[in-house]
Amino acid sequence: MQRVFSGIQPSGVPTLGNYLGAIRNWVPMQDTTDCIYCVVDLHAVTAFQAPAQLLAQTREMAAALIACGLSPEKCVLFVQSHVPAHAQLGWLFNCVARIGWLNRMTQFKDKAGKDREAASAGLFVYPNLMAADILAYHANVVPVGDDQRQHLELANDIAQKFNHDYGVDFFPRIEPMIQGVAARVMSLRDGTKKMSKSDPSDQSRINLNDSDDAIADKIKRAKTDPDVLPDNLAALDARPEARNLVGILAAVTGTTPEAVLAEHAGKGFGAFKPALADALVAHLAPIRAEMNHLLQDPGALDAALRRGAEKADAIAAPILARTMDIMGFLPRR
Ligand code: AQP
Repeated sequence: MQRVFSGIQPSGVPTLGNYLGAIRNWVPMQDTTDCIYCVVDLHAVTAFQAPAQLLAQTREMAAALIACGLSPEKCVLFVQSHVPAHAQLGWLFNCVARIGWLNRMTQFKDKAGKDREAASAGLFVYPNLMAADILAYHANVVPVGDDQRQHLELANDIAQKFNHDYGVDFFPRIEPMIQGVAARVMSLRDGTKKMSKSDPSDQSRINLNDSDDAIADKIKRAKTDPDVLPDNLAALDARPEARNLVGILAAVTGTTPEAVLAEHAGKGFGAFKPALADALVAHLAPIRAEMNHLLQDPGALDAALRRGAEKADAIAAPILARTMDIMGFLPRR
């Protein structure tokens, strides 16, 4: 029996990286599998979010997910803070995970930057809450971008330690599903850094609500090199920006980087970039239009999310209650 879980933080407008690395892969699964998708607002506040902005971004994220093809009728789509089991199981997992495990998380190091002492405690224990998000549903398949691989290994360590410490076979093993030619989309300003919705530079990313002109402008200004495109992928190993743009074109046109190179070998970026911008505009404009349409009726959006939370709660609350029984908490009733 498979159950899929994945989440996305409302810490900004979703980017092309979120879309190609995660959201796009979520859509076909809802037709064949039991899928639970969540706007993880409790994760977003591990970095400060202005209240009005958090509220707007949460609705924007939900609208983007639906505009990308998720259907609240086919999958369970909801906001994390509406289902208390996430935070409660997250606390229990804070007591299972070891500090040494968390100290090895590269995302914490990247996000905390040089001043580790000034990062929120929430940012440090973020992977424990992520483990709770998944395991509160006994989900065993997690489609994510490549940047989340290490967190999923930690979630499995938590599940395994819990099962071992309490002598049970309660939490399942989680299988990461990391797929596609764009499992890690890089920043348009620096091909060694991943594209991120909270990057201070808006030029570093394509947002799903960017206008056609903004998309074309960002691609035009994207960092590249003076060389022409080669006829083989290995020749792009030391050219991260070129490799990234080739991967993006392959992903949005449903082909492979090799096929893109076969078509564009020998061209410079002056010729390649307009082709990439056109393909992106063609792919993203309908998503943006649908997103804007959905945001015109926030009441309907909120109601759909509330219905999703009820369905999610009905699955997670009994699993949390069973976890607490196993641990020896006094039953509430
Ligand atoms: N650049 C990326 N390429 C491929 N996949 C990506 N994902 C994120 N960035 C890329 C995938 O998107 C999903 C949702 O991510 P998230 O919002 O939970 O957190 P994140 O990975 O930290 O994404 P961002 O955009 O970088 O957000 P901020 O800036 O707030 O930290 C995940 O499946 C992730 O792998």
